[in-house]
Amino acid sequence: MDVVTFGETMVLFTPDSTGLMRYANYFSRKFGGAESNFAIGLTRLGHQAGWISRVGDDEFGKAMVAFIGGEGVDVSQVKVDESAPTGIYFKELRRANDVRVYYYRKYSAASRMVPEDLDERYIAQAKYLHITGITPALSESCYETVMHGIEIAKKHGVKIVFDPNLRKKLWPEEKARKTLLEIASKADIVLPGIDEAEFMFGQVDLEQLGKRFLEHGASIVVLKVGAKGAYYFTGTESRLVPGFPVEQLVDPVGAGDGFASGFVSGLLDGLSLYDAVQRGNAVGAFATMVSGDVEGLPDRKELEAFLRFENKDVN
Ligand code: KDG
Repeated sequence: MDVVTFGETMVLFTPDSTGLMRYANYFSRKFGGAESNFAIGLTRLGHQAGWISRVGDDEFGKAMVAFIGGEGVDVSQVKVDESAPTGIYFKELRRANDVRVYYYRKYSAASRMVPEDLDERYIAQAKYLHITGITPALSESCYETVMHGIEIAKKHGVKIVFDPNLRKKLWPEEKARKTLLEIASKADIVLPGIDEAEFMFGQVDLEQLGKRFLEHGASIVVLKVGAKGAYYFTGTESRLVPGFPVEQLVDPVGAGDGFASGFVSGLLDGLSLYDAVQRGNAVGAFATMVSGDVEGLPDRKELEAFLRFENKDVN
């Protein structure tokens, strides 16, 4: 396995129309969850990814595992929880760049994940363990599961990639800040958006933000600045990698997960940091062009053609 991740995926209902949810009568059923989005991004590019979770003993759970497994992600570690349902979320497409989400996930099957759900040997054989700041927000046992995952990764030299994915709807801000900082201090690679970085360290300039993460423990930090692209910081280098213009933004949810998968794919392929971040920018851009968290993610051929076209003036 190249990468292992764990966390909650939900059934996602997207209205077939824009506007307030109260007027929506028809919905498309999809699936979305930061961690499985990330895993799917990687399998589309030909990597091996495993996703650990819990789903309810219900039709949605079955369809979800079939969908994610069908995308080539290893779902052998997913447990069926007979005591709780699969979580659900709705997207409200107020306007193209204003997508709101409504969760129906409290006490869901995935919120009942426990440290024992993580098989040490399964994680030990991976190159990267991917963790998001969503999982610890779901419940105390999910928080403990995250801490256990970190412990396993450290013990076996598996690199930890942390995407803060701040979700203010899920927990009080003080608790969120403290926990995200705690996980960031144990991660090798941190991938915050600019708002998340400012939430964690306060409003200082970009260089300072990058530095704070490095001082806090990470060896690589990639600070995403929306359409402008992303800055990467290491102990010796910092640089902006410009983003790609998206002519028609359809659905921005999932762009960060796309970025993470493209970036980690670049690392797995041994690209330079600049090129890995550029791959992240490209996959993130793809994700926004199609409705749904994962439906727009590119395969390797599409990605390479896109990068060849976009880089034509540079090379
Ligand atoms: O990053 C996209 C996620 O926000 C979406 O898939 C839903 O996992 C989700 C969450 O917890 O918000």
